[in-house]
Amino acid sequence: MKKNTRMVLALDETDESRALKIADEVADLVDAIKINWPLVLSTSPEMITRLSHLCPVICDFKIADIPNTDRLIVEQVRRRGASGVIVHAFTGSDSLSAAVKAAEDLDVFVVTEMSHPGGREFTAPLAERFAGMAVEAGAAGVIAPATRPESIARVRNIVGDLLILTPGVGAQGGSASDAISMGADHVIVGRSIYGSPMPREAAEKLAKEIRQAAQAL
Ligand code: NUP
Repeated sequence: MKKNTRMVLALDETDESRALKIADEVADLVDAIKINWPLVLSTSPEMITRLSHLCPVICDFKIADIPNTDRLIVEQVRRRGASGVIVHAFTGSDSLSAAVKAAEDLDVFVVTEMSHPGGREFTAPLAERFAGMAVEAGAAGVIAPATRPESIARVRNIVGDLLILTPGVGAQGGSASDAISMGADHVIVGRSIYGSPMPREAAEKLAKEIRQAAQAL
């Protein structure tokens, strides 16, 4: 995954024409577009392919199943033209390995700790273990929370050079610059961009904040 603007758009917009318009408007300001179930279910899996012509696409399907099902899902994500996929680690190392093996040239990102308040209950106590599993499985990177930037630093100590993508900026209360200062490679931003009346301006403002934080490292 290229590391240019260090920003990933979380396109959870469920109106198809608005989603495509926003993607088009901000594609040059982001390194990838992350799509999740809301957009895929409100349109079709074909959206993965359409967006991938514009920008690398990460499918945030948080895959969490038995090894064979993980493999089948990852194969379909690849077939649709995505560049990356997000998987859970709590299903165990066999499931995670099956996902990474099926991914081939697709980047697998493993959730360590979730960014919402409930993420403290089960994921936070196991975040470092999940990060270690990501390294062992040969994943491309991990997901760590911008809402608790100290967790990004802890995860960085474990994952070394693996990419850290961090959601939770803006609508969930996290700061893009804090996340970069604590070691994130990419900041994932959804509602602060697609929910804005001026998505491009919102993305430009965040891109500038990220650039300044990266320059200060
Ligand atoms: O821990 C996570 N937190 C999180 O918000 C893991 C995620 N994958 N996400 C996703 O990031 C979430 O599903 C949404 O697509 C995006 C954040 O969106 P927003 O809060 O910036 O609108």
